[in-house]
Amino acid sequence: MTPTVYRIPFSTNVERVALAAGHKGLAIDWIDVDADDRSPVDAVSGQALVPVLVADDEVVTDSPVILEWLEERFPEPPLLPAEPARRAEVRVFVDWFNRIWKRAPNAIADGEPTAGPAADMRAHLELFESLLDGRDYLFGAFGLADVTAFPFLKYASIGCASGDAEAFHHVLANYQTLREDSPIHAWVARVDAHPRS
Ligand SMILES: N[C@@H](CCC(=O)N[C@@H](CS)C(=O)NCC(=O)O)C(=O)O
Repeated sequence: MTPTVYRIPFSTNVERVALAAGHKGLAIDWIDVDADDRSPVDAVSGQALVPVLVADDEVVTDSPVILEWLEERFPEPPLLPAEPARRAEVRVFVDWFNRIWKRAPNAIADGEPTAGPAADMRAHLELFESLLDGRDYLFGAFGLADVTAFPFLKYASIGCASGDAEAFHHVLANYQTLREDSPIHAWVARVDAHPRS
């Protein structure tokens, strides 16, 4: 079974799915949607955001849910550690990233005062650097944490792609300044080398 996934250009949450499926060697039938006309996404899922995955009679929205769906349906190679405690640690990170980390760049993109969120973003970069201390990926081996964070943290190292006018992405590029010797640079290059479906 080849899942179908709806996407728009430059989508961070879509890139998560592309990296996860690429890791599993799973082909995806991509459906490209015009960012200004979400009617095909609405029609299939009842909401407008991408990614949306369709497989047989299942429709799955929300990238963290899609990633867990992929892990359950296509367990090999895994994105999560085998040990329950290590697995829980990764899930705690993913939940933190989606619920807490995203708040600061979203606040800046929404035009709120920048001082507090900018300080949060700097502090969070230090946390990622500590997670990478002495290891190649955020939790040791490449997996769900890297797939979840990379599409957002990559802007710190490689900036915005040409043609990417999404304000949120420019916030990610402008408010995540790295030291030249930050381990995040090497991690971005390492994760970027992984296949995407
Ligand atoms: N929680 C959702 C968020 C999805 C989301 O915000 N998708 C963006 C693209 S990365 C989108 O469709 N944005 C369109 C819009 O805000 O109009 C997920 O993780 O999939």
